[in-house]
Amino acid sequence: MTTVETATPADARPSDTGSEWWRTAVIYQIYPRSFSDSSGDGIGDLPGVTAHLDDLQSLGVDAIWLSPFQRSPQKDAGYDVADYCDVDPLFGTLADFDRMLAEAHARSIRIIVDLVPNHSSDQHVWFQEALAAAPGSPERARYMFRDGKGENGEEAPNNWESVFGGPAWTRVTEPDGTAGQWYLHLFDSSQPDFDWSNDEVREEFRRILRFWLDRGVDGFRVDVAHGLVKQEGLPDYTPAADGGSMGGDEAAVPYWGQPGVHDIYRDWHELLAEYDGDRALCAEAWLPTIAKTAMWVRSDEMHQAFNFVFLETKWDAAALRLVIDESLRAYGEVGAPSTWVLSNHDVVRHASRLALTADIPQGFGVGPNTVGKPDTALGLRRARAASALMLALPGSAYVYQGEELGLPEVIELPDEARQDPTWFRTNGEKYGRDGCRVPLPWTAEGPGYGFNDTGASWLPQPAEWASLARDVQQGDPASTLSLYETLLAERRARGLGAGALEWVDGGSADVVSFRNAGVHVLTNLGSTPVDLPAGTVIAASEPLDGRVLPPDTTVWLA
Ligand code: TEU
Repeated sequence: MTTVETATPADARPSDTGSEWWRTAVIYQIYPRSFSDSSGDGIGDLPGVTAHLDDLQSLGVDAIWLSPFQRSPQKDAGYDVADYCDVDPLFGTLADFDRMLAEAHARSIRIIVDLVPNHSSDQHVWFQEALAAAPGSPERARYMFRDGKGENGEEAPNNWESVFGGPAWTRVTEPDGTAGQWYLHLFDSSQPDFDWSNDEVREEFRRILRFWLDRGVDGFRVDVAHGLVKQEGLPDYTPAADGGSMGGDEAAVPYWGQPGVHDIYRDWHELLAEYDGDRALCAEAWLPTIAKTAMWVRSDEMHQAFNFVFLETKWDAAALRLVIDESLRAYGEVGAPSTWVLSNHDVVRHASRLALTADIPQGFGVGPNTVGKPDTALGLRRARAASALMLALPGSAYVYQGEELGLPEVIELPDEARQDPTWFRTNGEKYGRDGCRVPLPWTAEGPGYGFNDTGASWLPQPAEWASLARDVQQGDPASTLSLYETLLAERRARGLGAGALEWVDGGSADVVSFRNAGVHVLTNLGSTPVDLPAGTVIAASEPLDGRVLPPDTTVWLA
């Protein structure tokens, strides 16, 4: 690997203080196990990331968020962390991490790492100590151990359900061999929840934050940022049938969005502020409303919070206008940018989601027997239009690896290949998230489409992906990759991230039409073409034939 000599303007240096870079940044999510595999074992790794930094620089992203690469038994693809301050051998070493960070910074690309504070792995030394210790011990007090109900403690302490399906409690066998206490796990049974009312837990996470900040990371994406604090007494709670795991609009869920959680982020805000370079916190908080989400980005808390309400919005002009309006207002009221996102490693890729033919709730996934499979061509067309709309909005935006290639959800994964705990915990009732996690195609030819040299792949890659490989798309002006490159370059050059949105008439109720930083953006969500207003086309999500905007198309006019 050669070191690049980049003539970096002083104001773009990754360590700069005062830039508030996170207000406007486009951040690329790397799911390390599926990005690029240098070792050939079928699982991507950190040297694989380093090897492709030039590609990300030419794509035009400002920062990278890496999903977990810390030591983990990989029961939930790394979201079950056994050692927060080391790299799992699957992904490399701490030295590989340092090298990747230095190489990214040399290209003015910032690095955000994932922090998983709601739960650890059951292989974490603290949980192993807790299992070996007695009920009521300080070791157990780091997690949520409770006695069961019923005569012999044989019933779970309450009725909470795991996000992945099944009960949120598992009973342990005490060291003396008797059936014992229960521990809480909002996710898999291998992911015990910490007790955040315990100061020892708070202190340990301050140490973990400092470990990565001292190494030079630019921030953290905070996993399940809405879940750390549980309501006193752990009262029973049954989610509304249609409310998903978030419990519906007005429900007060005893494990999501408890007021005390904000004290933790105020504390972390101060800790990050001790460091130079505008380090940032991004909340992964699935909350039912934008107004609630905005509470995570009040001026003394986090810097960004994913706008999942935007992600979940249907392909409908009125719905999009409403969510954009509400987002800019609610985030704006607390002085924060909106953090736009359309895809990540937990949701059906938007190139498929936007053209599903039936309603499929978040988290179910799409598989061979799903009713309502997407229309592939329409999905790609809408995804390109949606991305062109999102990347024109003021604020920050996240791009999930592979969306710049227009990758669809992989639907026809064989049952034996599936690995998401959701699949196992629901006995196959929910396919879960494997379909958005399939390793990337870099080259049309060669083993694993260039994912590695051996062709090994922890999830099988579909044959159709040869035509979506990065090397096929590179330099082809009609490709999705070229579209993203154009959008990111124009967004940066014209300052769209720092602009202000003004609605303008788009000639039809089915057209979302606004001006931002001198650019007129129009997306046609209707089924008939509409006339284009005056202006030079600087980007279009589909080829244009004359001065009309076809259905499911976005244009940027200057
Ligand atoms: O996700 C939290 C979360 O709430 C999602 O799991 C969501 O509810 C789920 O995808 C169903 O739609 C984070 C991570 O992003 C996810 O990958 C982890 O599995 C989870 O936390 C546990 O750490």
